[in-house]
Amino acid sequence: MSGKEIKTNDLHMKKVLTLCCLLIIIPELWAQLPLFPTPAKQSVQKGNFTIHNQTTVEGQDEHSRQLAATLDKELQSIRLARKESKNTIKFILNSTGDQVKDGYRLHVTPEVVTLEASSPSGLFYAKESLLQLARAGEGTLPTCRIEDAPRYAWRGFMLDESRHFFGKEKVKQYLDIMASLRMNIFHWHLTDEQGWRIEIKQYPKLTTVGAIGNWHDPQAPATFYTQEDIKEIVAYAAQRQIMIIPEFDMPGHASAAGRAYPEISGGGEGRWQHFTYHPCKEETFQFINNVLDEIVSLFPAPYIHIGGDEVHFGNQSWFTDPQIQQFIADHNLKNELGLEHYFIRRVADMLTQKGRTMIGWDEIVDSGVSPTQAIVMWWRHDKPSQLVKALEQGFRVIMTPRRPLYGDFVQYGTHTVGRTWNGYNSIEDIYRFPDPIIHFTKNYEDQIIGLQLNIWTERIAQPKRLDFMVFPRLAAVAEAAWTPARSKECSLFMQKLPVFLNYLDTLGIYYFNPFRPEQHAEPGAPEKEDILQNG
Ligand code: TNX
Repeated sequence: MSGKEIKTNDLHMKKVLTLCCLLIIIPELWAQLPLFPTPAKQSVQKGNFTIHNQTTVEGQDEHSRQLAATLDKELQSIRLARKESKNTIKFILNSTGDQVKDGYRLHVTPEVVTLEASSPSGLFYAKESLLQLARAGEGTLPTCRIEDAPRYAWRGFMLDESRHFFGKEKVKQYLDIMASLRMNIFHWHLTDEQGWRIEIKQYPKLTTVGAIGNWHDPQAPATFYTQEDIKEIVAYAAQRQIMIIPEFDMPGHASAAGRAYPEISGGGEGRWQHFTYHPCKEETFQFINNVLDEIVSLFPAPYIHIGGDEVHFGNQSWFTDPQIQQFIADHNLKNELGLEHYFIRRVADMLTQKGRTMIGWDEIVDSGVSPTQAIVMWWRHDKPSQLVKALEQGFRVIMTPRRPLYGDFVQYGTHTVGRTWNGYNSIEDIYRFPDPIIHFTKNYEDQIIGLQLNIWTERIAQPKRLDFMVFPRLAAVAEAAWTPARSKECSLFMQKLPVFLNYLDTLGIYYFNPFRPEQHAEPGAPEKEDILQNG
């Protein structure tokens, strides 16, 4: 055989191989629509629906008409050139329908697309799924039938803006992407040691003083959200079926408030100055009550997060302060931990009085607060016993264990900026959650309300680095929270992930590309002593 023949044969072999691969991959890709998260049930038939200039988008009732108008606008850039035959996209809000909350049906035939749900959120998700199909097919939708409903009611994402502040536009962009991913909770960590980020009218120094600084620069000019900003963002989220849960962290992680109002500080030591609120001054509880009043008036969510974590980092003065020691004795609280629990119970009562349910980190399980008053966020992955204890006591639980649901952990073996703890948080590990630990929740399934990815930002100073840590892992979280276990398959998810990456490209998001792990530069952390406060 001549060299030329070998080359020709090689080429031929390559073509045959490519064709074989396509035949293997494409039917699967086709059978699984380019949707994130994967729907509970989907089937694809032959044929297409084309969105063109003559396509009408309609709704029968007021709500459906509003959504139809929104979709009409969103399709402007996708509509194909004018075609003759008319076709229709129809929204139907059927309140007597049989779908669970957030569930929907999407039926695409060559002539009509029907979006149907029995709740506004379900109809919204039908629209988001349709948009994903339209984007991926550049205006051409495969004929298909989708019947969808979420695995969990709580599909959350937490952003820490105390350590570093990213601002309104970034938050709105993330809310858009969350909506597309059918995620419905934005947990906003607004107060911590490095900065207080929400305007409170009654305590102006919280922002004139408390908002100064961030993790890598304690003198950085004040950055925070005004109450007008907050209202704007809450409304923006609500239009996208996202509820915002503010976090006002206490009794620890309080340094920014302590710098502004030292009279309510519980002291602190070394690098943990003012770490706690003073746990037994009436003035402290008055302050908390007043701040909560403003928070409650800004956030319509039925839940307010009060932190409750890691108090022992900076409560050293509780052990020596005579007033505090006397208080412990007078109230029969036994010790400093008893005092911490007393504090949590008082705040829970305040929230109950305001008609809200408290959420706290998993330390609150031991506080004696009633499970009717509070929801627990399980975060200590190394303490599954804390999850089990919460469930046994009757608490509802949101799962957000550090491994694999903390986004400040690195996501790839060669990455060096970010946390590790016997490993890191790969996209695959996030995707598979919670199935590897689900046995801990056996017989308490009804108390598990959902899961969430937490982005702590000690080592994330720039929006580019924030994007890199969040994406594409957020798509894996969304699927873990939405798609029933029987419809999840990591390899299929990875096969279609490039579609999601294309969408991120159109938004200008800088993401980690798991298919070209070495090609994307890992944006650096801020220059500062590279320690994290725990584990
Ligand atoms: C623990 S999670 C914290 C945060 C840190 C985070 C870093 C929790 C309740 N507290 O204050 O930012 O670890 O991963």
